[in-house]
Amino acid sequence: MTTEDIADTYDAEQVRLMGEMCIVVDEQDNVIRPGTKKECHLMSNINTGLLHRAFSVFVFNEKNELMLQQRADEKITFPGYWTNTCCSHPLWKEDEMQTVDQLGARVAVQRKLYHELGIQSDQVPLDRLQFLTRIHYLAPSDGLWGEHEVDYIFIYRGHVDVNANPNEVQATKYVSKQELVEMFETAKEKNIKLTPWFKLIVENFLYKWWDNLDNLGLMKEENLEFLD
Ligand code: DMA
Ligand code: MN
Repeated sequence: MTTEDIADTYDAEQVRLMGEMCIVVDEQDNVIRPGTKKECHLMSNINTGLLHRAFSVFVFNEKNELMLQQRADEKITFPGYWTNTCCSHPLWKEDEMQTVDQLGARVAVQRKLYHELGIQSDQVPLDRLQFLTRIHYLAPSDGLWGEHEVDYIFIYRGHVDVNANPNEVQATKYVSKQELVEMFETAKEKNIKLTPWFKLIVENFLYKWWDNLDNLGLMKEENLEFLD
């Protein structure tokens, strides 16, 4: 697909964001080079092995309920899908490439919680983002676009004030563990679309973390986990 085709087909702001510089990594999460968001998400490149760095954050309130978001219809990948609180990519810039204590990814989490959900950074201090693990996965969106990422996963616990950006997010809701189980069980019949990375994380890890929200330090995994 050419740049002109993309400009004709998709939302202008989302097309602009396809120019962001993601971090291309190897299978061990070593930094290789910058790559545009567009380059990194075209299946034609993913099929040759192109891999980039990402993050997923799961925000829980004081009642231990998880905030979900429904992606805006303007999104180029996975429009209208329900997913975890917020996901995006650390960018190719100094503060988001810091490796000690996943600092670069933490800075990106703060940036996107504000951009997508209007959550002020002082409500999500960097050192209160609990790092859990990194997962490697590949998932097509439609024939043209998809994901192939090393995804840094964080949990945040606490009150946040949400003011969602409608170009990114069309709905948010908090769910209890039982409500999420039911949502997954009935998704097909109710025509609820769930993002593939959210499904992988829920099916492989989330309930174990949810049962141990007061002991997340013990749940931390240093090694990259391959889910494909
Ligand atoms: C990309 O999320 C990151 C993951 C873990 C899938 P996204 O498509 O929501 O990114 P962005 O908000 O930057 O478009
Ligand atoms: Mn991505």
